[in-house]
Amino acid sequence: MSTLPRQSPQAYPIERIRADFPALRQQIRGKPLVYLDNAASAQKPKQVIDTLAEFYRHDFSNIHRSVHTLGERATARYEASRDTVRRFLNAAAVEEIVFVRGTTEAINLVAQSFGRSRFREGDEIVISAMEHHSNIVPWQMVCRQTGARLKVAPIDEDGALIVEEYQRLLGPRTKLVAIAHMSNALGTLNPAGELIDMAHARGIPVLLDGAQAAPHVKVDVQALDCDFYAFSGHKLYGPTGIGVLYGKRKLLEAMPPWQGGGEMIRTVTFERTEYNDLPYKFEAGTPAIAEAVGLGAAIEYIEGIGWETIAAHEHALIEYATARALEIPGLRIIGTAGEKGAILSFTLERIHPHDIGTFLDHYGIAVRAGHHCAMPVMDFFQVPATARASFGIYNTHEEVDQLMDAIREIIKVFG
Ligand code: C6P
Repeated sequence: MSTLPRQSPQAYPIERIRADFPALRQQIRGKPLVYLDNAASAQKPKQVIDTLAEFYRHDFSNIHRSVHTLGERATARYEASRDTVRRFLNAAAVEEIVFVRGTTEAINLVAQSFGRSRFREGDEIVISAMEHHSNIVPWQMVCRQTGARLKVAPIDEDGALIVEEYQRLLGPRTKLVAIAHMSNALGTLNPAGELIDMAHARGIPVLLDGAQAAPHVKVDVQALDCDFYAFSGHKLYGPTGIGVLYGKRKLLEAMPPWQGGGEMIRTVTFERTEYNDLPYKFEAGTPAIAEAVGLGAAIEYIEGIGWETIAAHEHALIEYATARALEIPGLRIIGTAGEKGAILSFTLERIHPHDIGTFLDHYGIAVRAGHHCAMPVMDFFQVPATARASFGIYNTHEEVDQLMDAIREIIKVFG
């Protein structure tokens, strides 16, 4: 049994936090739910659920279109949420915050607007070997459209980026770096500031895929000096269908719109269209209004707990989970980088990860099993899939114990 403390290091308000999440108060197959699939999507606190319900009950209308009271109220709340996101990322201006459907759409926006208009035959885009498909496929698509090429910075056996190799890939033809702030399949936290400095030294802009990092680390886009930052609301305890692309104003201003329609225009005739100002130029059509408001509530909720408090809690959980996992014979952890977020990806000898996932569900434990939309990572580690326990603000050391006990049971039955 591990000698690590079975508690978070400070007076973490775990009971209060858990009480805020109604979905946690249920039994699955007769067992209390242990939700460890936060990297796929997090559960929602009542503060977010209530904000959505209350918004639809009182303030809902389309936005930026109507002079009536509800139109103005809904617009004010949507724009207030944009300012909450600006503060959350410490962006310089609200014009730099574009609401999108999620990380996937944010990256596609940059690929099709920034990339398609600028990349030429022989240009290069540098990504890494640990990317999620959302940070691979949009670049492959724009490569096909423009003749640009994808360069992949390798990772080592721990799942850490080989920084020297990354640096070696940066050259006169590199037009963009697009890299995960935190890997979803491995948990690796990349040294984002260092990678950005290296790229900037050669005048190369950098996009950070923040889908996994944003719920776990304090993101400061000005301190990082990243050029683009993408994240999804649903992993951040907020609604689905809403996410954010942060872009430096100068870059966004120079980029063409990627979708045409209502709201992104100033004037339209059949001969020509004048586009709207930032950020509306990139928000064609009726956006996810209530979801944007809900995202604001989610951010306020997390900020109410505090980043340092969350980081200490999640760090304690992953340290404890890792130590306990290492005690289990036949368990292989995939992703052992020195800097890691609260993700434990693992395999068991002779037992397929899908069977692990199904078996754990019988214990009320929700994990993800599969390739995690990061097939190249699976290829690198020569596994078809992994089981992945991913932790969030409401998880406990007792839940880690339950996971480990269930894994031992699986081994007893199938191993
Ligand atoms: N990863 C997971 O279980 P969307 O689907 O657009 O909200 O996020 C896409 C995405 C992009 N980058 C990274 C690093 C991600 O982890 C994800 C989503 C989920 O790991 C669902 S595949």
